[in-house]
Amino acid sequence: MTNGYKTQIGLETPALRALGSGFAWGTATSAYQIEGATLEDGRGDSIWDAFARQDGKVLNGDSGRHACDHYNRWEEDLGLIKSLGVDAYRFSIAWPRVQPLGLGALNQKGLDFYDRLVDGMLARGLQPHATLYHWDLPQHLQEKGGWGVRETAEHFAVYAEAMGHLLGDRLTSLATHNEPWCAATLGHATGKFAPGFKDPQLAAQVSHHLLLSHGLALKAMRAAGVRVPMGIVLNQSSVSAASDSPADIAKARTEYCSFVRWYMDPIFRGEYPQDPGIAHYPVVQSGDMELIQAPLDFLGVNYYTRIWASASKPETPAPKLLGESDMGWEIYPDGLRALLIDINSEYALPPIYITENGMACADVVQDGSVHDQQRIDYVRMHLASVAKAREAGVDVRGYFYWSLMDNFEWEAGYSKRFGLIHVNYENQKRTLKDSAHWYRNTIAKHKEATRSGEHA
Ligand code: IFM
Repeated sequence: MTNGYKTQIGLETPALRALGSGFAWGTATSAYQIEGATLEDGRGDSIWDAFARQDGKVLNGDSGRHACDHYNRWEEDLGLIKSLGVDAYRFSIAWPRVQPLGLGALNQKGLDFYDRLVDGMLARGLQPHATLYHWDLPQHLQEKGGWGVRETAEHFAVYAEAMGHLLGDRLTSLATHNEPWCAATLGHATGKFAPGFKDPQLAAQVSHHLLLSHGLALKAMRAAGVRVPMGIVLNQSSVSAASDSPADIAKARTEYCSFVRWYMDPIFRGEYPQDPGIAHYPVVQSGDMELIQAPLDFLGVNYYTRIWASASKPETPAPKLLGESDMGWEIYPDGLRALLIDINSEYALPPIYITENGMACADVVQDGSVHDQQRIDYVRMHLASVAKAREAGVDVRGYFYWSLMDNFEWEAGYSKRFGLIHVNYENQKRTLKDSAHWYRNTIAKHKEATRSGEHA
């Protein structure tokens, strides 16, 4: 089955051409997952540091304390990124590194780090794409109520403006948030992520404050004259009902509302979706939706798998015809095409970047190599889906593989490997996996195909 599918949608020249000549190729990471050096140079404590210190929250008691030591090895890492032949690198700024308490004084050494990093990218011809918030809230703000209180959104806007001033002239894009659904739902409803609450009403309020902070940040940065293209990164999935039964279809609709529309509707329509299956709505103050609905220069879409909606007990399992990743997530590349076409027809969208897509595999180094054919197949099939979406008229401008290198996978610690580059956490040795070589070749083939192609 897998091989048949592979052959059918292999990334051939027409697909490469369909991506267009200006298509940006990149890889992505986030601060807490790779930087380490959590106690160095005046960085403040984050909610993930605090969460990881609690027993049983992160597998094996892992934390981001050392991670990939990118804070100290950033030059080597930029060299590796460059060696992949990519155009762009997506990274996030650790708020507690640049403003240890989340309010008040900035930390010069933290600012200097991102200054150097961005200059280092530019010196190597890499486009810097920054994200302001990838879940590492300063712990001090958590102690004042975290994203459960409106003040945090206001503090975020101050931090955003400071970062806009510092880096705005050199960035290719600036995203306010990465995957607010995860920060809100996993952090405050299921308790799987920091800060670890299990309160769905709080999670709904948090989601609103995250969106509000996005709107306030855009307003503050634009008012201050920051000119970089600004957007937000949302995790999204296509949703499949397990059957045609009304119960499964209703469940699929609720899932789509709570996962995709919950963030898309406020941003692009100025309202939350109404669905009988959604029990918790936030308190919204007058003027909030206007702020949240501020025009965007781009939308980042992170896609890994589809949502399978089954209302029966026990649930009908997803067929997983193409298998699953080491996370247990179904491999379902066509969902990316379907999702992009759906959202493109439902909303008036700015240009889209696939800001994350990737696969965790149980990679091992053998004689200096990592043979991760499954990851290569995964990426090829998803790129083919992006090409199809473009052919159907969706304005997708780039693709960032998640992740550049193996890293701290949140509650799973270091047990899951998403990287194009293998990291040995004992000695921090980096090893390019077969997928990294394949990615480089594919990028080169794309550039060649679009140089001469009439669709370019
Ligand atoms: O590692 C995460 C990342 O931080 C956000 N998006 C999903 C990835 C894989 O789980």
